[in-house]
Amino acid sequence: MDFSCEPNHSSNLQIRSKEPFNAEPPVDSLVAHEYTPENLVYCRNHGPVPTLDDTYTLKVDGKVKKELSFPVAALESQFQSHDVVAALQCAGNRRNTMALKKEVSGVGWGDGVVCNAKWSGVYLRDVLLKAGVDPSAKAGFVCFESDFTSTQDDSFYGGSISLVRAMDKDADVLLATHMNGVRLSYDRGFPLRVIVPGYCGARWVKWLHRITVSDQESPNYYQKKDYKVLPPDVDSRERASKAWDSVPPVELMPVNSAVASAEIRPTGNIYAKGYALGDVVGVKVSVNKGRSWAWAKITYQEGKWSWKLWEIEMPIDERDQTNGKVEVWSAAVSRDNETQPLDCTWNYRGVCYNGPGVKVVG
Ligand SMILES: Nc1nc2c(c(=O)[nH]1)N[C@H]1C(S)=C(S)[C@@H](COP(=O)(O)O)O[C@H]1N2
Ligand SMILES: [Mo]
Repeated sequence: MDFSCEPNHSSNLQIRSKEPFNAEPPVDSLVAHEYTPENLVYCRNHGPVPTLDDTYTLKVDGKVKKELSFPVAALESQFQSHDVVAALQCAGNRRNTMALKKEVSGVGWGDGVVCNAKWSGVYLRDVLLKAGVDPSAKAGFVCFESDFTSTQDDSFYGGSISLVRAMDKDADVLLATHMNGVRLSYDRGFPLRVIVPGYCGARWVKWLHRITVSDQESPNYYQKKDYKVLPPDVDSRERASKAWDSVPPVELMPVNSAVASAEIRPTGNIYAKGYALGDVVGVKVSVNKGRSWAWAKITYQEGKWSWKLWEIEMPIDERDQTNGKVEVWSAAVSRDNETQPLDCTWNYRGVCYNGPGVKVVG
C-alpha cells in the first residue's frame, strides 16, 4: 500500500525514535489539561503511521453466528454512539525510572506516555451482538487486527482481550471514531481504533481492520511475546523468548502516579502537581523520601476510567533538603488499598513501572 501523505506529528513532542515514530510530551504541559489536546498526546508506533481513508471494509469474523463486513464509515449509522472518558497509557510509561536500577530493553520513555480524553464511537459489545455472539459466553477472545503495514516484529499489528471483557457492559470497550469531539487524527488511528479502558495501550489497536472471535488470544507478537512483565531473572532477549509462553500478557495497568511539576514558593512551601492512574481514591505526597506523607487534593476525576489530576501545597523542613534540593514523591492509593511499591520489581522490558512518582526541586 502506498501512503502518499505523511502525517503531521505535533512539534510539542519530544521525539524518542523517528522510525517508527515514538514521541512524548513534556509531563508538566500534560497536567495543564483535563482532556489532553491532540498536540500533547504521545505517539507509540511499532510500524509506519498509515494515512487511510474511511472507505475500507471492517470485518467481523471467526466464532460468530453471522460474519459482518461493512465500510468503516457506515459504523456510526448502524450502531448507537457512546462517549467514554478514559486515560490511555503505554505499558512502557515511566520506563526510564525503572532503568535507573538496571538497564531495560525498550524506547526510553519518561512520565509522559499517557493522556486522558473523551472517546466517542460504538460499543464493541453491540457490534458482537449483531454478529450473534452469546453475551453470556464464559471463554474465548476477541482479536483485533491492523494489517495495513507490517511492524518491526510481525507482519501486522494485533492484540486481544477476553470475550468476557468485550461483552461486559461495565468495561466500556469502544470502537472509537472520535477523540475529544473531533475525528481521530492519523496518529490516533483514523478512521477507527479500539478503546479498552484501564488496559495498557497495546490493546487499543489503531487503524482497526478486522475483529475476530476466537478460542485463542491474538497470535500477534505484541500479544504473545511483547508487553509482558517477565520475572526478574530474565535479563536478555534469549531468556525472554523462553519465558514468553508462561507469562500472561499485560492487561489492567497497576495503580500509578507521577509528579509533573514542583516548585518552592516564596513562603518556603512546596507546590506540586501531577496525575494518577487506576481506580484511585487518594494520592499521597512525601517530601522526606517516604518518612511521612500528606494527602493531595484531587482537582479532576471523571467517571471510572479517567486519570486523576492532583495538587498540593505543603511545608518543607530544612532536614528534607540535600544541598538545597528536595525530592517530591507521589503514591496513589486505590479503592482496594493497592498502592505504589517503594521498590518496584525490575523487569527486562521495563513495563508497568509504578514506583513512587519523583521530581527533584531546588
Ligand atoms: N495498529 C497499531 N495500533 C497500536 C500500536 C501500533 O503500533 N500499531 N501501538 C499500541 C501501543 S503500544 C500504544 S501505547 C497505543 C498508543 O496510542 P497513541 O499513539 O494514540 O498514543 O496504541 C496501540 N495501538
Ligand atoms: Mo504501548
